Amino acid sequence: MRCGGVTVILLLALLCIQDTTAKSRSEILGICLRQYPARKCGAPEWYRMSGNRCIKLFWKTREPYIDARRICRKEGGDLVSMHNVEEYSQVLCLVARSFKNLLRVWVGGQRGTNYHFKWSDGTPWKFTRWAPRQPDFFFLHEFCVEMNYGDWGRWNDNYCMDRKAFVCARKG
Ligand SMILES: [Ca+2]
Repeated sequence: MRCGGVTVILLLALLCIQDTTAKSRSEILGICLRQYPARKCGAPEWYRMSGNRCIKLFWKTREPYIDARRICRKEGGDLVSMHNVEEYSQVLCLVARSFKNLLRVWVGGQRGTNYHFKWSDGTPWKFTRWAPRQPDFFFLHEFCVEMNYGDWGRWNDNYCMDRKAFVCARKG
């Protein structure tokens, strides 16, 4: 019985997908290495994401949200959407691997006409990782969602005209 119990616990530990939320960069990189290693995805600088998608971090130019999205669409995709811990962690790993210091990036979240959040690629909005006290819709001015606000992986609604690095996703 005791052995059986231990086996079950070990199996659960192996099956458990570790959440990368609210961890230091070195902890995140450890999880990334074990669970979300970088895998090439067709073209240079594109990396595999679950759900048959590829993601790429654009950081050489910093763009307002609308221009970031235009660039993603030109690449055949859209700003990245995230629907579970796995996808979220893959985006976080992509940025944490590339930048030592916290890099704030646009992701696909935006407020729609009813002020509710939605993903720019039209997929359902059902998963979030807001920073503490966010989204605050500061001065009723913040319609776009960034990641890595204050801490790795945390989301914030922000002013869409701010220029930031961004993450695109496309089928692949
Ligand atoms: Ca905010």
